[in-house]
Amino acid sequence: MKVESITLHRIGMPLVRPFETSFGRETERDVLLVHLVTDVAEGWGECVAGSSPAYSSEYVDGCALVIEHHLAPRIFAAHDLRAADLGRLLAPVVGHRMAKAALEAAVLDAELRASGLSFSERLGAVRTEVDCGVSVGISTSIDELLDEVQGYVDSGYRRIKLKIKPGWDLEPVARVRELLGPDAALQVDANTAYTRADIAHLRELDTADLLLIEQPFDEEDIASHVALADAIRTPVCLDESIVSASVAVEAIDRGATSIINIKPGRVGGYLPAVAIHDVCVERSVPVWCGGMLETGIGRAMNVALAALPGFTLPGDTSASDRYYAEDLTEPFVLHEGRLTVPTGPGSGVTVRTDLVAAWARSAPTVLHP
Ligand code: SMG
Ligand code: MG
Repeated sequence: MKVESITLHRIGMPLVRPFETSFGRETERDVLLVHLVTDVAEGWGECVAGSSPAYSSEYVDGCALVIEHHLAPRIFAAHDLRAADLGRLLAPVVGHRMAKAALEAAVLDAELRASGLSFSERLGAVRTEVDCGVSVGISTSIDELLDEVQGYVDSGYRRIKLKIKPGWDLEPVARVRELLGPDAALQVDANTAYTRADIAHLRELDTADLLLIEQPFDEEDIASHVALADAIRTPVCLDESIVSASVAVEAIDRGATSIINIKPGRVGGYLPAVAIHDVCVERSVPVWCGGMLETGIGRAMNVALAALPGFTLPGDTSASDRYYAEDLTEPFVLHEGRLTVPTGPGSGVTVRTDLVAAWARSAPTVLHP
């Protein structure tokens, strides 16, 4: 495959309600899309970086620049580009996994459309639909939180995840557990908001009988996660810390994590995500698919990934209407708490280019060899 052009689109998509985590509040998603034209097919990819480097060190402006100046030239220089070669081709650029993942998604999409294969076939999916959870942001009051959670329960979500931070943890978690009853699947995500000094406090979450606690400490602080895992009955799950299969193996072997959240953007793409899935399956560590408020483009690909055998817990693979009144592709709609895995070539969804144009924040950047 020969790449003829790479176009970077920057769009803004309003959220149906603000989304607050321990590191900030968002009302609109700032999205970078990659549109690849090759000699055989076209492909689209989505970058999951945020507007500011708050979830991780990457952010949208930085991703656009590193693609333009460092990654795209390496792709244009390849004679016969294949998605499987991207890891090696882009390795001279250190880090920048979200930028690489956006390009990888577009390359995979084009390659698969050319060969008539779907993402689910290419990645090794074994299910036709996936169980869905929903991530619930920090609210302004407990009553508002309970209303929001009840709405998701009524929609059929199979698992609730609450965002927590110091000052918003034991009380909201206990109240939501009371609302859901003892058997419902409930988990929490701190996005690194705590420190090792909070271990005794976090232990009190054990009474809520959670599926897991996600990333309480700094992404580089594996040792504190080991200490927490030793002290708490609730399983510890890493998100931000896990950037590669080798880091996953290290964290599992050290006892820092017994469940892993896999996000393709965080780990450099769908093929690295499958590699992490594989090392986890070998070690009997359950995984689930994380989310980064994806549009239909990334959501379609995530749903395909979540259909792999090791994804045994519901993912943050919510329906399109969890975040967007109108999606960039045909919307993903929940049926009995599940989403259907797309089966068409590539991502299996069609990008609405009229909306890409209507929601543009700036003129597209068109890159050529
Ligand atoms: O796509 O539903 C989604 C978002 C799920 O909570 C979610 N993601 O740390 O897991 C996580 C967060 C990161 C969100 S960054 C804005
Ligand atoms: Mg998380």
